[in-house]
Amino acid sequence: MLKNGLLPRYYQLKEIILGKVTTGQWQPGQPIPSERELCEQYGISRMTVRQSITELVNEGYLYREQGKGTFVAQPKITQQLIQLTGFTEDMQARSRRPTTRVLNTQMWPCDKDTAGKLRIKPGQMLFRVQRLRLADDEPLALETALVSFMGCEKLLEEDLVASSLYTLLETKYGVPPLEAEQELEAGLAREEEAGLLAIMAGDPVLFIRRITYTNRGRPVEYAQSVYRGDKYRFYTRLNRPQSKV
Ligand code: 16G
Repeated sequence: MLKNGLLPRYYQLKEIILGKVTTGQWQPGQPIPSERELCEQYGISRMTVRQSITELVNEGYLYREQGKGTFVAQPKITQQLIQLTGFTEDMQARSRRPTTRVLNTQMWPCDKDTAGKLRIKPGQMLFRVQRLRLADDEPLALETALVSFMGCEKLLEEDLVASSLYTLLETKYGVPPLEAEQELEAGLAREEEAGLLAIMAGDPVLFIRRITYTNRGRPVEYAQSVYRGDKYRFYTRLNRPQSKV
């Protein structure tokens, strides 16, 4: 039974379910009780139960499977917006197994917009790679990276399924990623991205654009990525500016 008369019932049930998920009482992949069971257990209507569950699905704590029920989701991956890391490093730090599907690699004439970002001339040839990034076999992000340095065409011969791009840039090509500027923008998955990311068109995603700099502040990569909104959370710590008096 729900006790607190001040808080809406759907909210109270949501907090109860959230408690079970965040304390690990209900484990990722485990089915949660059916709507009917929750109605009976807490003495509330089906509509109220549905509202709590829908919010938890939208917030990424639960997921629904057609015809099967509602399950506890894997906790979101929290990425700190402080350090410059690549996908492989990031996943390994979280004990997740990173894998990559290379969708295509090619040499690509730089367009005007990218030329400005990479501080090169439009038309100059860049190495371009489109990759689907997975953790524990689950698709998380779709990335398109444009890489620019003298001799970048040699990257065409690299095995980007087995090797990390950042490790190659650092250890083999002498252009270590040292700093980056990054923008995040909320959006909705388009048809093609949704198919690759195993979500529905219109599901929430994060569009991320990154310019990565190597030695002497020279841009080496411009990457555009689409991250699944239900799998990622970004974290940053903010300091209050010192007063000028
Ligand atoms: C990250 C970067 C991407 C970079 C990749 C290298 C973001 C938004 N993007 O996914 O720009 O190309 O890492 O990963 O974080 P790798 O070293 O595993 O190939």
